[in-house]
Amino acid sequence: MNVRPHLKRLAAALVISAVGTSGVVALAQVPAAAAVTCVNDCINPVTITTTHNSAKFVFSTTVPTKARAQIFSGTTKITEVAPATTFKSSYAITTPAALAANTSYTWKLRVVDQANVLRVETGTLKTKLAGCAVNCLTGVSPERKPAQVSVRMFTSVPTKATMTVTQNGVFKAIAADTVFSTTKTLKTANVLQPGNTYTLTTKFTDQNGKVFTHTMQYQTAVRRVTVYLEDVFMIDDSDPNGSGEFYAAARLNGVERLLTYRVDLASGWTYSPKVTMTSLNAPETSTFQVRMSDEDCVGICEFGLPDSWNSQETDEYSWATATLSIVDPGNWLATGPVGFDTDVRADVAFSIDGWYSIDYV
Ligand SMILES: [Ca+2]
Ligand SMILES: [Ca+2]
Ligand SMILES: [Ca+2]
Repeated sequence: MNVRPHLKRLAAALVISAVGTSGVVALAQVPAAAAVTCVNDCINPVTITTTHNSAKFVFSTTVPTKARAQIFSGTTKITEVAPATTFKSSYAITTPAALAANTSYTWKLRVVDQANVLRVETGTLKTKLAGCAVNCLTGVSPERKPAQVSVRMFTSVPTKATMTVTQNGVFKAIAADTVFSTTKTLKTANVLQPGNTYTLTTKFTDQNGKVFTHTMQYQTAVRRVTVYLEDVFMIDDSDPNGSGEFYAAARLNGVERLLTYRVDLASGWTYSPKVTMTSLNAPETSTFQVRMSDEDCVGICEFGLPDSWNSQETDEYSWATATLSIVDPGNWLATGPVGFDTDVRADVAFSIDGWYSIDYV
C-alpha cells in the first residue's frame, strides 16, 4: 500500500490520541493535507541549447503547469513561445528562428499551475556563430597572378578549406588550408597559364563538420611587355652624297607602328622617336624591331615602301632592321625596366636604345 508520509504521521497521531486520552478521536485536530502547487520552487533545472538563430528550453515542473518562454535583448522582447494549452509538467520549447548569431540574450520562463500560482525563472543565453551549414563565406579577395591562383577568403566561423582548380572540367591544381581559421589565403603552385580562365571550387569545413561549397571563376594575369624607344643613332645612312631620306617603323610582337614617313639623317645623326609600345598577353620571348628605310629612287620610281622586316637593297630603297629579343626570365615576377642598345649593320647601319619591362596585369 502506498501511504504518503503525512498520512502515516496522521495515523500515528490518531493512535496516540486514542490511547492517551478519552478514546474520542478529535478529527478537528488533524491538519489538512497541503495541496502541492508552484508555491515553492516549481521549475526544475532548465537545459538551454542554442543554434545561430534560436534557443531551446528543456525542463520539467514539479506539478502540471502551463508555460511561456520569452527572449529579451535588453528590455526589448524578441520572441515568445507559449506551447501548452493544457497543463503538463514536461517541456521542450524551441523559439522561432528570430535571434541574431553570436549574441547574448536574457530569457524568462513563466509557469502557472492549476491553482493559479505563478513561478518565474530568468537567465541569460548566447546564440552560436552561424556555421558553414548556413552562410560560411563572407568575403573573397582574388589577387591576379600569371601562373597560379591566389585568393584571400574570409569565413564567418573558423574553417578548413580545400580549393580545386579546374579548366573545362579538367583538374589543374589544388590549394589547401588545414588550420581552422576565419581568414585564409589559398594559393596553388605556379602551374597555370597566363591569360586563362579557371574554375575554383572551394570546400569549407567548420568545426562541427558542416561543409560549405563555393564556386567562382578566376582569370590568370597576362604578361605585358613594354618597350620605350628613346632614339635611333645613324651609323651609316647609305647615301654617299649627303644624308639619307628615311622612312622609320617599329613593331612589337608583330604589331607595327609607323614612326615617320620622312626624316633626313646623315651618318652620326640621331633621330629621337621617344615612343612607347605595349604588348598584352605577350609570349615568353617578345620581339621588338626598328626598320630604317632610305629612299634611293632616281628617275622613274615605283614608290613602294618595303614590307620585309630584314635588311636589303633594291633600286628604290635601302633598309635595315634592328631586332631585340626580350626574354621573360620565367620567375613570374615583374622585370625591369632594363636598358637596351642594339645595332644592325647592313648597307644602312644604325643603333637603337631605350628600355623594356615585363609585368603581369
Ligand atoms: Ca642609300
Ligand atoms: Ca651620307
Ligand atoms: Ca637616299
